[in-house]
Amino acid sequence: MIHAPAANGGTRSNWLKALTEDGIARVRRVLMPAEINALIRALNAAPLGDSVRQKNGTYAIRNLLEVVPEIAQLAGRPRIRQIVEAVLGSDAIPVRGILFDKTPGANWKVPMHQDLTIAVRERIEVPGFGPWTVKSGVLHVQPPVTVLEQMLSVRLHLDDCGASNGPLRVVRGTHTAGRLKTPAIDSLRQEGRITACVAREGDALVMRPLLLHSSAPSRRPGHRRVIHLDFAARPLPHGLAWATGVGTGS
Ligand SMILES: O=C(O)CCC(=O)C(=O)O
Repeated sequence: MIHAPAANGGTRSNWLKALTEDGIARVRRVLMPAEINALIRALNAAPLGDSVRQKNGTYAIRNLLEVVPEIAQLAGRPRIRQIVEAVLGSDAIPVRGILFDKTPGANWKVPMHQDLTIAVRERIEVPGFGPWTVKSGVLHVQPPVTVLEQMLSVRLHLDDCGASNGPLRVVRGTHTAGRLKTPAIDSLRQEGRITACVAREGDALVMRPLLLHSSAPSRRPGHRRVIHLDFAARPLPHGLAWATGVGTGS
């Protein structure tokens, strides 16, 4: 069942409160129309390669911080830093970027899940880290929950995303439940607590990676472009490094 949009908007204390309680909050008008147009131009000019997924047009770009320089700059803009630092502190670093689009040619869906993997620079065996995978040529690993709890995803909407545009659907409050096993996910999904997180173009949804989320196909033709940026509060431990190469731990 779909409830009203996730909490949001307004003042800093409002969205911070919603983020703490629900694991997701909407911050209005983070990007202005001119910025959105410039970002769309930069995304359209991304060089084709392993990171760009296409099916009658581009529907996803992985490694966005590396592939599109304007996105790395975006992650450092004051408006984004204000949001990120309010949650993670001033040492926060951008660690991954992905473009998600839904188009008539690639109208995808994803089942209810938590974001459990991080992109890292090289494989170093450290207790608590694993299993390892490679996505679009970049090494990924599941870190301990304590690492994921110190992360924030900022999802910047480049198009209006209403209930029929395949919005993110979340089970509010699940970000504090640690890593959930399949039976727990199934039962939470059936409890009817699902919220569709609608947004206007330029809005940001800020979200904790451990929040249970899914997404259905769009029921309208057109774009549903979201720049998904992950930030971490600190470097990784024991010589591991984020794929963006920012900071190595002790
Ligand atoms: O953008 C979406 O609708 C879903 C993306 C997703 O599943 C994710 O960020 O893990």
